[in-house]
Amino acid sequence: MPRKKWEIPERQATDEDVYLNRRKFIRRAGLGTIGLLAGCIPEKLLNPATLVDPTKYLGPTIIEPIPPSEWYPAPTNDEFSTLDRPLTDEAVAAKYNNFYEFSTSKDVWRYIDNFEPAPWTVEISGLVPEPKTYDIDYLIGIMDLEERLYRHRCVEAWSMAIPWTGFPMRDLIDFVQPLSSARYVRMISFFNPEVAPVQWDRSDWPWPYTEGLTMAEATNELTLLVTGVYGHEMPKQHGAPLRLVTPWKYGYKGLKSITKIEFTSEQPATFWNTLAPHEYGFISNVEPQVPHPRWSQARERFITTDSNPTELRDTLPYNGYAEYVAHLYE
Ligand SMILES: Nc1nc2c(c(=O)[nH]1)N[C@H]1C(S)=C(S)[C@@H](COP(=O)(O)O)O[C@H]1N2
Ligand SMILES: [Mo]
Repeated sequence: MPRKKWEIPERQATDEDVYLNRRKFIRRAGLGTIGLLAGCIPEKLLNPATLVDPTKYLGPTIIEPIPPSEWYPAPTNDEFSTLDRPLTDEAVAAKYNNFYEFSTSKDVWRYIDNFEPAPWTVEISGLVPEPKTYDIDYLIGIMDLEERLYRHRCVEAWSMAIPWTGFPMRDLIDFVQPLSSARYVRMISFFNPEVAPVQWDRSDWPWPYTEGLTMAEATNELTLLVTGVYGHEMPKQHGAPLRLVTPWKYGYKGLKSITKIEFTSEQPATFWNTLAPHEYGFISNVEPQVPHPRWSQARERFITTDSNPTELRDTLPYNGYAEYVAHLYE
């Protein structure tokens, strides 16, 4: 059977792309002038295995991270600086969340005091040349942060518009250089029933919360690993210290508080698909014409402010992002 387009591992970055990305990382290492100052560069940085061939794996050890105090506000990406709707009020977005580890209703903020998103590590494993656990401040600090205004659509048929700060997942993928056998990315949230009451109460649910993307989805321009909202560090209820945002998919794909990123050859199981397979699939794109088994997806309740909580809008195919992603599914 021929492979679907979105199952083909996306290793089609040109040498030019790889070179530009390497320049970004090299700039971070303070090596932008390497050609001119070769005499002053420490020997290990001139190792041909890491620097001469721009298409080769860079290796993480020579990069100097930017400290958290300099992360916000990040520059806005021009391509995602406006939307067809107003932004949701920050205070409203912070008190209407889905984060089932803490609450099965929207009042997550009431139950999240004991959750500590720092210190935090992210393990990057599976089909990569160098599986490794990274300190979150290092991982974020070596990436170029940017702000993007995105539409945000929950499968429950409510929606918001949120200014996220983060970095494209494909920058991380360029950095860790997964093997060509990698076809999927599996992402895993935390497991700590002592601070997350629902992990204790509903111990039969498939914790930790897990999600996955194909490599083509993970390297799509839209796919963002998010660290902040509204121009500052993200409050815990949005998924600190690192969460995924895939704006053309239902919100449940965007798992919060990531602890592991694993590159796999097989499609990973996901939390919602395991819990309710006939209600939640793996791809989970926003498709207005495909009803949820229990409700229509044709319209959505757009949440801007508390005083205007029920503006009804037509749901857009791919949540308005068809030009970026429709080709993946043709
Ligand atoms: N770990 C984890 N991630 C999660 C969830 C969750 O329950 N646990 N809920 C998802 C759902 S259903 C949605 S709609 C979004 C909500 O993100 P927000 O609260 O920042 O708007 O987070 C997603 N990520
Ligand atoms: Mo959701």
